Amino acid sequence: MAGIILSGCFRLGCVLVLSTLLVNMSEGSKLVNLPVFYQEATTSKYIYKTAIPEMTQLTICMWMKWVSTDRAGKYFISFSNANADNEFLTWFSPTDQMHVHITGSTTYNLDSCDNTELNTLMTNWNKHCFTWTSGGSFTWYNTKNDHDIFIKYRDVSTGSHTLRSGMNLVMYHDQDGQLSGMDSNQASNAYLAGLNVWNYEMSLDTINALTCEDEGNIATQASMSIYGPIGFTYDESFDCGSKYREALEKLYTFKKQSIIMCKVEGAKLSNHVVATPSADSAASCVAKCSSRKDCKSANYNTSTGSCELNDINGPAYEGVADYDDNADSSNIHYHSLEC
Ligand SMILES: [Ca+2]
Repeated sequence: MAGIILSGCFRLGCVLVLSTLLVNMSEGSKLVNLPVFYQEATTSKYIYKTAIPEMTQLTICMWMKWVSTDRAGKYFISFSNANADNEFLTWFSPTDQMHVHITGSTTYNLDSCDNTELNTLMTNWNKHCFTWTSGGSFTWYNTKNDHDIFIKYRDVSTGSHTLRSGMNLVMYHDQDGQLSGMDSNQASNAYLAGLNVWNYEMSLDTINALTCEDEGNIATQASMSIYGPIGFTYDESFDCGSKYREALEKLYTFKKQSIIMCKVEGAKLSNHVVATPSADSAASCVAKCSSRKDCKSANYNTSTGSCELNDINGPAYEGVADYDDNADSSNIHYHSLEC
């Protein structure tokens, strides 16, 4: 939603009335202005992250918008290390196939894509997630044509590989060294927002439950370092899919009811835990709660990833020792009372 700026000058000075609305709630979505990075076909600027540890699984999610339909020989994810400049990278071949290099020379090709479809997909803002697991598949998920639900777009089986430690991640370039050997002809003219990297493979259900509040444990866009003259713009709204504040279907035997989960940062409820399921994101933890009849609230810890399902809502215990609303910031409490 656009901001409105009114200004005027009078005898006693000027007035400025600034009205901006950065968050727009609408049914089923939450639009948020996120910082956008623009990579031009140049080696004089890029965003990067060093010292990435060994991995045998990956999930990489981001919003992308390429300014041109010329994708041939252009790259978008490049991990290098002392063993190989192509430790893990993805690029478009001249025939618009997506190629994946793993641990150097091992190359896999996703099925060829329809160029017209790819032009629409890549030159509009769409969310993309790439997952990979050693001995499994490399899979490309995206939200085609502005739909906010991911679908599986392409995949390819890969062999067993370990991405070795000390990796340098550079977006939208091909490294032929370590943070070096880049070629402006291989760089993409493309926008990027909401980048996150995790060292595990997410399921499609988990990817669909991600929101802007979920952060990659290996990299986030905010954690990337900057080389060269880079500015970020804030004039694009993104569907952050904040399902925490939406009605979630809570299923019962023979009936169902909707609940709304509200988020309290720095809060935790103790001594009412009915289950501790594994959950690889806050959204996944909340989804686990919504699938249980006896779950009224959830504690999620962003540092440890622990997910606790409770049989009572934390704020109902306000002032009681069991509910600590002054816990450290890694604790998030989701309750089903009115927000
Ligand atoms: Ca290379």
